[in-house]
Parts: sequence; structure tokens; C-alpha cells
Amino acid sequence: MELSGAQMVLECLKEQGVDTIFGYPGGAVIPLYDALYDNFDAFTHILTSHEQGAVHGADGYARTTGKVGVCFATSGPGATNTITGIATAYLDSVPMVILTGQVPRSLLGKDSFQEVDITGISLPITKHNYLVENVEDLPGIIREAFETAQTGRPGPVLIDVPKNIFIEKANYINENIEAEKSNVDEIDEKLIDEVANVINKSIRPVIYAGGGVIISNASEEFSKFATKGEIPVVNTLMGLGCFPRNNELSLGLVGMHGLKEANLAVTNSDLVIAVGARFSDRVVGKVNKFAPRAQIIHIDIDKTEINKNKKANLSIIGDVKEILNKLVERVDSKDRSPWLKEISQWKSEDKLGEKEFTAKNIMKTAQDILGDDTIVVTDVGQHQMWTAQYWKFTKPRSFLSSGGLGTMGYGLGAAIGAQVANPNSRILHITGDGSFRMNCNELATVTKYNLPTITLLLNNNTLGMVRQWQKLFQNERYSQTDIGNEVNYVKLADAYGIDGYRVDELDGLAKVLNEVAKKRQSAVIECKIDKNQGVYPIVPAGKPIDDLIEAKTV
Ligand SMILES: Cc1ncc(C[n+]2csc(CCOP(=O)(O)OP(=O)(O)O)c2C)c(N)n1
Repeated sequence: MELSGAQMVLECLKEQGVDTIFGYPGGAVIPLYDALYDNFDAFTHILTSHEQGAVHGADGYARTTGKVGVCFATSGPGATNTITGIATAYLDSVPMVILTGQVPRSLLGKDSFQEVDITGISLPITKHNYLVENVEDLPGIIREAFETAQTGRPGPVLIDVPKNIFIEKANYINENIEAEKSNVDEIDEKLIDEVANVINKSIRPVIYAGGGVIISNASEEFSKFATKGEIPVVNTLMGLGCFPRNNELSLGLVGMHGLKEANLAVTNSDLVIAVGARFSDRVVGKVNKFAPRAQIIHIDIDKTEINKNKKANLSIIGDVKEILNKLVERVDSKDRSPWLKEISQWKSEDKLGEKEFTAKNIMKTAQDILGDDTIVVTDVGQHQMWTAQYWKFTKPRSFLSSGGLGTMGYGLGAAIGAQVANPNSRILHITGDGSFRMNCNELATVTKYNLPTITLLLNNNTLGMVRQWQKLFQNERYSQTDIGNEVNYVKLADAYGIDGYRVDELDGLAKVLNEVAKKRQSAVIECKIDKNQGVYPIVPAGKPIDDLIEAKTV
């Protein structure tokens, strides 16, 4: 069948089972949007306020479903606006296909209107990218892009399509291809035995679990493995939710803002079993002091991660789910109560009153009212770390946050993507005033699509996380972090047609949350909090993770 390039793009997306596209039109993609006009029943297209919001939307869609997120943008500024979102997805291994329009081939390389070399710009932040040169190549490229995005370690793939190729025609043959299995190496059974042996002999083991457990849909196998061996679990930011936080083996977040018992358990362990985690600097602090007396076992799908940041004594490369399935059969059922008892002594004392309007109490109130099924999406800063520390995540894919890139402005777009993908779920966007100012334009998208997404804004009138570093490490020289009180967020919400609330104590918050939850409508709830509330513990960058600073008063 003869089709235009634009029609081919849409047919290939149908082949891949895509039904949702996040995007923003412009000159170079007019033919693509024109073809979409004939396909309105096949696709839901979410038109955002900004291309960054569209990419984060595709990201939120992908992280909550495990499917490939799809985003369209035009050439030039449309394409460059996607860059932060692509880098965010790249660093957190999110499967995504971004389709950008490009100037026609005849105008390439001439500084034409809205021409940028987007394949050049995005090269280091995509798993792969393409500039399509012939319309005949388009289907093959799209199929390959989807395969690349989702196999092995997932990541974003960009396809740049010159405008003439959307218009030119070629023969298209539908190929309902089965997704190919990832070409990872066979798992070495002897190695599994060897690893199980080391685990069985360990007296003080800790599992250090990252986003790879969630990405490979291995939470069930993971839980069996941890509980059978009675091995305590610490989580990276990306790994939160892979193991229920209310399980007594769960020690929570590890690293720079890790909880004391999690960090000390790692430091005092004799074995660290890293599963789908990459020993990032935010976790390990000073590398040679990270678990200094422990053997390291590293399990990951990406062999380039092995020995990259921390040397492993033993490693298994492959799909985490498959590996855990094999490993669980071979680890012994253990009673590790002496080790667990030792760890419990390191639990930090709670110095907070239950009634104070602190971040911890705000999280507790919100979780009590909105429930454990809530999908929580954060921006970046103190509010993000408080969420990671205090929200008791019990399910995989229920916490979305920009871990690797730390992208302020990620939250609302990603929350929209999560809500579109999970229309019946409660999506809670937790943000700070600095981050919210970066992405609040997407409130228009919330209203346009009538999404019941709730924004919980922890307003401390400052760029809190940076201010906290200035307080602790720059002698309280607060340079350009107080962003003041110039925005009325209740009115801002109102301007977008959304109910806005302002609260400054827990009872007020509970009342508003109950009211909002009942209505299943979007809302912006501003919590006025003290700018001096800090995130504790904190480990100064590059220090050993047991060198933590604890809260003095809060
Ligand atoms: C796009 C971007 N710019 C700058 C930063 C640096 N940064 C990290 S946290 C932070 C402050 C965040 O402030 P806010 O959103 O108000 O959250 P809070 O820390 O107060 O909870 C800044 C500026 C960043 N991470 N991302």
C-alpha cells in the first residue's frame, strides 16, 4: 500500500500498539499532524503547554506502564525544548521514542529557519538517534527505534524526520512484529551457584536495590529473594517501591539523604548485593568507604555498569527478573535476627512532634488520606527527598522522580503522563515553589483534559535544597535562593480553572485533602512551611555515608 511518510509514521505506531502521543505541533510537523487528523480515533494526543511538558508526559506514561512513551515536536525550538526531558529519561533509563520534524532535506545545513542539528545535540543523551534520509527507510527505523528503546537497558531514542519525507510516498507493508527478546547473554548457572553460596555464608548482608528491579518488573521475585534469605533492603531513589516499605526488612532510602539505619547497615555489612543499581555518587559518597568491609555482588542488565563506579567481587549480567528467579531457589532460608537487631539500634530517634506542620507529618497526613495506591510524582529539591524518606511506598511504579538528572520542572508534566496512562488512579504531584514555577504552565493541560491530578506545593519561599547547602556548607551566605512571596498560588490555580487552597497546619490540610479526594477534581494545595526545615540526615558530598549530619531540632 502506498502511503506518505506521515501516514507511515502513524501506521508504524499502531503496529507497536501505541495509542497515546504527547506533543506540540509546528511548521516541520504540519504534514504529520495533518495525517493525525485522519486518525483521531486511533490515538489520544495530549497537547501540552511546552514541549518539555510533552516529553515529561511521555516519560510519566512510560514509567507507570513500562510501555514506550511517544512524543512529537517540531524542528528548531520545538526540538531543543525536548532536550531536558530526553536527558531526564536517559539518565533514569526510561523507554521513549521522540519524533522531531526537521527542515526539508534541500534546506539542511543552510541555517534554514528553525533548523538545528538535533541528532548532534541529542547524541550523548539518547540510546540511539536517526536522521531519516529516505521515506522508504522510515518503517524500518521506527521499528528499530521501538526495539532499541525497550530492550536491554531501556532509554530514549530520537528520530528526526525532514519535512519532505513526511510528504513523499512509498510502499508500506504492515509488519506486526513480535517484540524481539533482548539479546543479553545466557545466564551462567555456575555463577548463580557461586553467588548464592556467598549470600548463604554472609552474616551481615544487605541488598541495595535500584530502579532496575522496577524496570524489569521483578518486584515479586525480589520480595521472595529478600524475605527467603531474610536480607535487609536499602533502596536508591529510583528503586523506591520495588519492595514494600512497611516490610520489616525495608530500611528505606540509602545515600546522601539516606536514613541512618540504611546507611549504617551498608557501612557495617559484610556483603552488598546490588540489584539493578549503579553505585551513583549520590548513593556511595566516598567510594572506598562505601561498605568498606563488604564483598560486592553486582546484578545488572547493563554490563558497562559493572566496575564503573565500584569494583564488584562477583557480577551477573542479565535480566534482573530472570536472575532473581534462579537465585531465589538457591538461597537458604535464614534467620538473620541478630543482624536485624543490630540494625534496628541505628534507627534515628524521632524528634518531631506529631502535630507540627513538618514535611514528615504532611507526608503522613497525605498518605493516610489518599492511600497507598496513590502514584506520587515529585519535582526536585527538599520536597523530593522528604517524599523519598517519608512516603511509605508499597508498590512498584508508584514513585516517579527525576533521579539521575535532578530536573526541576519534571513533576507536573510527568504527573499528567501518569494520569493519562492511569485514568482511575490517584496521582499526587508533590512540588516546591521553585520547581512549580518552572512547570506550572502545564496546569493548562490538566484543565484541558479534565485530569484529577492533585498538586501539593510545599511552599517555603525559597529554593530550599540549595539554601540548605548554603546553610550547612557556605556559612549561611544565602545567595539568590530566597524567591520570595510574589506569587499567589491560589489565584494562579484559579486562573487555570483549578481550585486552589492554602493551608498552614495539619488539620487544615486533612480537611482540604478529604474534600478534594471526594470530588476527584484537580487541585493545587499550597502548604506554607518554614524555610528553615531541612532534609536530614544529610551526608556532605564525597563523604562516607556513615558520616551523616542529623537534624538538631527537627
Ligand atoms: C532545572 C534545574 N535548575 C536548577 C537546579 C538546582 N536545584 C536543585 S534543588 C533546587 C531548589 C529547588 O527548590 P524548590 O523547587 O522550591 O524545592 P525545595 O528544595 O524548596 O523543596 C535547585 C535550584 C535543578 N535541580 N534543576
